[in-house]
Amino acid sequence: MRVLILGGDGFCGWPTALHLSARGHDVRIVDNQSRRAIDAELGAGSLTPIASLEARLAAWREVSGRDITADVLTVGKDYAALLDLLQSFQPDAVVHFAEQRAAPYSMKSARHKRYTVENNVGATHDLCAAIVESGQDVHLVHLGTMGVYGYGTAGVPIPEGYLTVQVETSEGWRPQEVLYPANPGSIYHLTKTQDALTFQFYARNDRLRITDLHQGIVWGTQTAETRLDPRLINRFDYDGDYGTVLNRFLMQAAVGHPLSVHGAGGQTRAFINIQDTVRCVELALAHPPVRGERVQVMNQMTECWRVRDLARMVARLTGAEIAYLPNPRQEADENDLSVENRRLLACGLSPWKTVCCSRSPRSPAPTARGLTSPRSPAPQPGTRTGPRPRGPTPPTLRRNRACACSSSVTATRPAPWRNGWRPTAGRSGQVSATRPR
Ligand code: USQ
Repeated sequence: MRVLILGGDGFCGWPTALHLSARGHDVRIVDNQSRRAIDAELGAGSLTPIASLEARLAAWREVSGRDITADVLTVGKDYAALLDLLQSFQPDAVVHFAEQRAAPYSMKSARHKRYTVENNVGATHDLCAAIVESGQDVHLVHLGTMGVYGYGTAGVPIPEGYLTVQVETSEGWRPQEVLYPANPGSIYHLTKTQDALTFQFYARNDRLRITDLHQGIVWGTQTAETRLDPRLINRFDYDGDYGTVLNRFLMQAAVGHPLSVHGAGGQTRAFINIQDTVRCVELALAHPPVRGERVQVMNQMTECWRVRDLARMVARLTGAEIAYLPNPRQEADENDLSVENRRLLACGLSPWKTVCCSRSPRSPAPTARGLTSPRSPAPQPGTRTGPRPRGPTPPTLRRNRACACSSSVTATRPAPWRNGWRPTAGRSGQVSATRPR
């Protein structure tokens, strides 16, 4: 299959490009390097030493014997170049990662809000319009977010995109399926809900074949392909904007900083490992909707975790302290989460899992598919707790034997660096490991 990957130099796009190329697909990347420019703006780069895009592509050629070509253009601005590319490359599918993906970054200032809206909404609309103008039957796979559903306690498992409601008609009550009501918690999440309407329109009006993957928080750094050569290494963000919660806790543990739990840490979120992300995209490409069908939505997540339980797991494994801080975000302090994710499982996804043996008996593992996460005891904001005493048997960290790679980041105290400790990204699963389902 010929696959065009928009945003193919980013955290999810790069390993996806390699994964698909390794499986024999003809892959081409489009990227404007905006994520690298934002690193410079924030003064906070990837912990892992990521190579330039040119060096990455050369390394992949050397390692795999396969070519991935790249075009530098801004989707959402360089419309003519995008259209040209669609017409010359004639992709069977386009995977769309070309959006600003950090919720905190999107809320920093009016400039950041406007940039995120213009960039994300513009990119998605230009892509749809260009596919229509190209006259080609291209499967558009979009990386959306679980955050479009909002994180209020829903009372029902969050379905995959659509909700059946009863509508009162002249002939009585009739069931109808509607897009699940959007409830974005940030400007970034707002743009993803706007994308959903754009997709709904183009699927109906122009019969575009579209899959929207509603992804949870991605954890892990490496995939089987990115670990083949140091120049292929994936990025690891830990700053306050792009560093997602587990990355931040691991990094904080590594440098001896208390884990920064927002509020009492009762926020429950969906998670997925980066190795599963790339596999999900492959599965979505292999299972396209037919022309004229409504947008196909799949919830791309494999586990649910409450933030404080995640912190407790990291504290337990590393000896870190936990600090319960005033929450800088406007979000519910506590929410339960229950999510349907059958579609990707039915397509063949066999998920990785974080370590479950580290959970306390009072806080059993919440899972996907309709199981609501139980509440663990809430601490008082403003407090700090030390690590829980280890039980008689320390948690055993094991890798998924079915898979040769692990995607964990080491959070041990490493070699001294300057006058403190230098955090390292490692290849062995010391903080998190996986288990076969
Ligand atoms: N949090 C902390 N301490 C921290 C950082 C975060 O307690 O140091 C909390 C946040 O307040 C939030 C939760 O952890 O309640 C998750 O925050 P996050 O920064 O890990 O993730 P989020 O901002 O939700 O965004 C990330 C990705 C985004 C993706 C989204 C999936 O950046 O691209 O769409 O996860 S989801 O959360 O399901 O919407």
